[in-house]
Amino acid sequence: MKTVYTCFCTSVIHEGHLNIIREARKYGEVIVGVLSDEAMVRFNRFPTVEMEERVRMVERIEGVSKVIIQKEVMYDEVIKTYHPDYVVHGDNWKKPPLNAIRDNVEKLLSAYGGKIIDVPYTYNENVRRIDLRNKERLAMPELRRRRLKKLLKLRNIVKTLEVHSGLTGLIAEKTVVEHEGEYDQFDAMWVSSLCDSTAKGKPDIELVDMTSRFRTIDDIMEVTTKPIIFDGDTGGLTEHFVYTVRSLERMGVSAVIIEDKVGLKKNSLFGTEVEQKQDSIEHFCEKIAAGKRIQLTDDFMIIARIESLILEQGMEDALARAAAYVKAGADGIMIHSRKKEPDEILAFCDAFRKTDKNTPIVVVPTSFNSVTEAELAAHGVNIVIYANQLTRSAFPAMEQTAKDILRYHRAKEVDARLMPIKDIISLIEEL
Ligand code: SPV
Ligand code: MG
Repeated sequence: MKTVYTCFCTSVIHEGHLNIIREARKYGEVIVGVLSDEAMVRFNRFPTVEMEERVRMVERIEGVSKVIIQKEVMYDEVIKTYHPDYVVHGDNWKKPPLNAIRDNVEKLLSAYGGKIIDVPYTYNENVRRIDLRNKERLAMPELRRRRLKKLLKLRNIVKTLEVHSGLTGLIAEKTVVEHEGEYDQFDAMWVSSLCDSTAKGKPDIELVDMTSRFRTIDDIMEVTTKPIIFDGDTGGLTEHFVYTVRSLERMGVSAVIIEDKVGLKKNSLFGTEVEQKQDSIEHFCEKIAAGKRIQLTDDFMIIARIESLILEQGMEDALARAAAYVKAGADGIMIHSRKKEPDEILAFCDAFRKTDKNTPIVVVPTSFNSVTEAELAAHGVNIVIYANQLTRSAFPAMEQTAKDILRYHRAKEVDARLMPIKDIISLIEEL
């Protein structure tokens, strides 16, 4: 009896999967790999069903002889262990980004004469509906909110991209890249005060009010499923902050980050070039504790942002504040710096981790952008936020286009660098 292998990375079994098993069965005994959560979050949608249940779902399918867990996206380990004569997959893996997986399997099988069977992908109205429903479930507030904590366990470092609209939300949601055999995608979204304000043509001084900021969140939530970390600026008055926490939690936001400043807040990247005042430890701790008291679920996180390095108050002050904020109930610490080199951030992380092994550390490497995710993770960082790069890439592109139209008195010259009309009109899928 020949051995046939297929890998499932799905939270719902539909007719397409049954068809794959039926086809596979024609070639021999069928082993199904269920892709681990860790591997799935690298390129696929977050599973809506726990892995144990995903295994049981596949075990119940008629014609399946054995179910295993495939730990990695690439098939090296399973092929080495099971030596299948055939690997069966829907033919959707011929196209990017999945084609790199198919290439990997082809190479591994060719070493001993194994074969790939590409089964035509089942995509009818029924399958489309099932798929859509499953995606929509991920966007439900209860499910979305708790996913950040899950990702903190699954991911070495949670990669977060700034978003400020439905469109930028879609970029964070959908962009998947394969590079040198490794898949990656963003895990979460950052609703930056700087970029949310900039998108509205306003300065980043807590001028855009919460009602407007919530509208932005709502636009993003309408079209995405990934968890949201909200830039709550200073959190405002403690009496107001508790309402913000209540609203964010109800909406399904996963975390709010508040910074320890008072008075007129200016963007941290101005540093000491402008007048900015740091809050007292006691007062900021009260604000954190008040937020924690009001929150209703265990899922929501209040993350305390320390501005000591930005305001040149020294490492000792930053570390003392970190300890105090954690004691007051903060679920995470964000440490910020505007130095070109990551040294002071890494020094803070090392010192903080000596006494606190678990509290998540968040960093925003805008200025110290040479540091890699792996380096940050090695120093105990858990969340990295790319806080403004989408806005900063869009602005010069749009400005140049505007200038060139004025220069040439027509749009022909700019067209070659624009997204084709066909692509823009079909960019957004309809329900
Ligand atoms: C933001 O993105 O609004 C931030 C990060 O708060 S920073 O701009 O670096 O202060
Ligand atoms: Mg901000």
